[in-house]
Amino acid sequence: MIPTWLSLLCLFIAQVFPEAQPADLYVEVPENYGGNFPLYLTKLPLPPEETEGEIVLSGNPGVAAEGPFAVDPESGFLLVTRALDREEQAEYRLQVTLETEDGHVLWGAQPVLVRVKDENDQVPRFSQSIYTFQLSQGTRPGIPFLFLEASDEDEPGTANSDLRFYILNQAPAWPSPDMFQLQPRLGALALSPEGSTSLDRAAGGPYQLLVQVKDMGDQASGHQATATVHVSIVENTWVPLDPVHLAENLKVPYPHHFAQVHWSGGDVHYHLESQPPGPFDVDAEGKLYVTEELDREAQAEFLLQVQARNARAEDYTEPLELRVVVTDENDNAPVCPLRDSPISVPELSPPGTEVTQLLAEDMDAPGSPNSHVVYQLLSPEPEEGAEGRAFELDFTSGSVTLGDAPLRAGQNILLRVMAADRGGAEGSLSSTCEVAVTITDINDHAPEFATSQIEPVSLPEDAEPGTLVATLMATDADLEPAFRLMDFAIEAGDVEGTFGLDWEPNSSHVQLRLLKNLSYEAASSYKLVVVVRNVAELVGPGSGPGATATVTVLVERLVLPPKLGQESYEASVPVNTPAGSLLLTIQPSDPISSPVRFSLVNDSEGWLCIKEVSGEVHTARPLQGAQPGDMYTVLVEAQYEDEPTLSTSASLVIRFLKAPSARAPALNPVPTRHLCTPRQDHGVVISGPSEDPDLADGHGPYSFALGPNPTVQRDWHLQALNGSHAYLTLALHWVEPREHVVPVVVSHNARMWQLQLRVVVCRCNVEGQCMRKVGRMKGMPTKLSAVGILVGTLMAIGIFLILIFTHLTLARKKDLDQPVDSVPLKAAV
Ligand SMILES: *[C@@H]1O[C@H](CO)[C@@H](O)[C@H](O)[C@H]1NC(C)=O
Ligand SMILES: *[C@@H]1O[C@H](CO)[C@@H](O)[C@H](O)[C@H]1NC(C)=O
Ligand SMILES: *[C@@H]1O[C@H](CO)[C@@H](O)[C@H](O)[C@H]1NC(C)=O
Ligand SMILES: CC(=O)N[C@H]1CO[C@H](CO)[C@@H](O)[C@@H]1O
Repeated sequence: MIPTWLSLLCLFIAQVFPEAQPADLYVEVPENYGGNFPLYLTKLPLPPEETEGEIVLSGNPGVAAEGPFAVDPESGFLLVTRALDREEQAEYRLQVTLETEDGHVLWGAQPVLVRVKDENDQVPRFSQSIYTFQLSQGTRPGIPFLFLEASDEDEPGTANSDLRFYILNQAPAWPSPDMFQLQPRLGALALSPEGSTSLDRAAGGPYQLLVQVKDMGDQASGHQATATVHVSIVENTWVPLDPVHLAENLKVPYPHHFAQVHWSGGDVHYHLESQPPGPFDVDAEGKLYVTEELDREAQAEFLLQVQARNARAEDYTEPLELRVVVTDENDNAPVCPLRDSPISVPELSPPGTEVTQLLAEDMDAPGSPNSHVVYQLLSPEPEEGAEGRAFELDFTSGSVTLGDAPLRAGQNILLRVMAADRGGAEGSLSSTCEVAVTITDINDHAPEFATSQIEPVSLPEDAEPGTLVATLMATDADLEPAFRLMDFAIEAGDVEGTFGLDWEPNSSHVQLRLLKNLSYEAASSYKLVVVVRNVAELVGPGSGPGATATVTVLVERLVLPPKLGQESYEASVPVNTPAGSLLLTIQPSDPISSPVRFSLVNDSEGWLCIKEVSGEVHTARPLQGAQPGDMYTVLVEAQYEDEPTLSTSASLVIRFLKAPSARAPALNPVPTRHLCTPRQDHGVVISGPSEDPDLADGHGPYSFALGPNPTVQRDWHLQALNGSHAYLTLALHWVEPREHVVPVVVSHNARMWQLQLRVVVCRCNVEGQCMRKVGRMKGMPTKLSAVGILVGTLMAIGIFLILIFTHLTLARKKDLDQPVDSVPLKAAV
């Protein structure tokens, strides 16, 4: 016997848990052990020294007694007394102690875990022996509609309880023997693909399926059980639904039921999805609900999808679609778009010009009366007495156009328009739209001068370039500053560019200025045509006559009074100066100016006279009453011959000197000179100093003049040679041959005196010299008289010859009366 339990001991002791302290003892016992009992399980690790005491076996504290276990006191082995059933109790927890009789624990307690090792002694069982199910046509293949359930009481997780399901038989086996499929592990029953298609074509059934459940997994052995499944086929009620119309803002209790779906198959779970997400729900019976008020303007339409699902949330078939249309209610008034800037309309735009189109938006359903907007112009009202309105409004389109009443540039107008929906009918909603309109200026006015004829302007000839001639002002009736900018130009009358215009860019004043020197001789007047234009292009008819202005400029001639060589003149005169003596000559400073006439202003004594043209001042009469040392002042006036109003004057101071010594120059005849007539190129040299001993001490320069006697001045010509000599010649071709006394006034240093030149004028001989009567010329050279005799003889011969020639000429005249060809050619010689 001993060897048997020893071998068993080796078989069943698995291990001693090392971590248990004292270590747990673990023992496995096969279920339904079919051998002898008691069955020794394991030797308890009793202390060898403790021989006394009693081994006590007990269950866990508070747990039942040790049951079928015991300890062999002799050997210290734990033993079981009968077969164990795992399904009754799978494990036992025991304690072993060594106690004295009085209950004192000597050793332990030693825990012992006894597990019953499972044996496949249980048969699987279906949850129901008969299953019934309604299967709808249209169920997709592979979607489980029925989950078979079976149980096996053997230890879970072991092959003993690992179940497999199989279809053993299908009746009827028509139209296909494999209408269904069963997932072996899960027991999920579904249509096979061919089953699904044949079911859709024709409703078959009902079907009876014999199904089996078997343990031991995929092994061939094992316990098994069977059950029957009755499958009835029903018509598919999963048909599309018509769209549903739901009114917005609907006042009903929510959730509000509005539609129903139905999946005729069994074990259905409905599921709803909304696109876009909306307040919709479905209950277990397939009733569809809306859970709150809808707003068409937020979402006008929803697409609902309802799914019929099995317990595993798999769709039996395609989802059912349902369109939900939210019907409109007139809950929105038309709204005009906001405009941030006014609308600009150019002035003078013709009636009918479109100003704007009001496009009021109504959020209500497009195309419905709720969004049918009409318009009404509230303001501006037509003005009192005006012909028509300034604006016209088309009440359907909202188009605003210009009316007949004119508008002015610069006007700002606020249009107020009522927009109403429902075509303005009862129950309509309305709002007021405002549109600001600005009438903009266009360049329709040409600038014009304030006056087109400027008073003639006189300018002195010496006006300096830059002189302001006139300022013209122009106006422009336009408002826009850019349209008022002006450009000026001289259009006519100023070919030479003598004048110019000057203006600020944005000013309406233009200054006409002189640019060049004027000249009365070149142009005595100008007629300038100034024109003004807009810088910007003009709209409409062009410039009128006001765009030009005429400026007449008269040039004032500038004439200066004549200017004399000196500002004052002086002369010193002996008191016994005879009448006709030249005192001095007054001359203009510019000898080539226009002719000047001289006169004396206040010669109260009448002593002086002045040559009107030459300016020579002479004594007019003997200076009776003048005292040496006195001064006599007269004013000499000079004026232009052709402009007598312009005159100038200078003072002439005469200083009187005492008369020179008694010897009057006139009493000292100067040696006689000879000149022959007709006039030859000869003259007489007069020496001032030497011909008057009184002058010998003085040193030139002397000036010479003929005496005032008109006959003398007509017959004689006196020409100054240098400071001391003059040259006297005949002025006429023929002067009576006799002795002439020529008065010559010599002046020096304001002194003057008169020489009486004796000049004998005789007839000229052939040599251009004086012919003299012999005998009268005493003391003349004999050569001269010989020549006279010779000339006389020659003249006598000449007269004789003249007589002969005269006679010959007369005789020839008679011959010439005869015919020409009868006369011999050389007859005359
Ligand atoms: C003219 O224009 C200038 C600059 O463009 C400006 O400063 C001035 O004020 C303007 N004058 C008038 C009269 O508009
Ligand atoms: C204009 O006149 C002034 C003064 O008379 C003179 O100085 C200037 O040279 C003249 N200019 C011309 C271009 O003749
Ligand atoms: C002539 O007029 C001038 C200037 O007025 C004066 O100085 C002078 O004495 C006057 N002469 C006579 C003779 O009256
Ligand atoms: C100073 C001088 O030159 N005197 C002369 C003026 O002219 C006469 C005639 O020709 C001369 O004889 C002088 O010598």
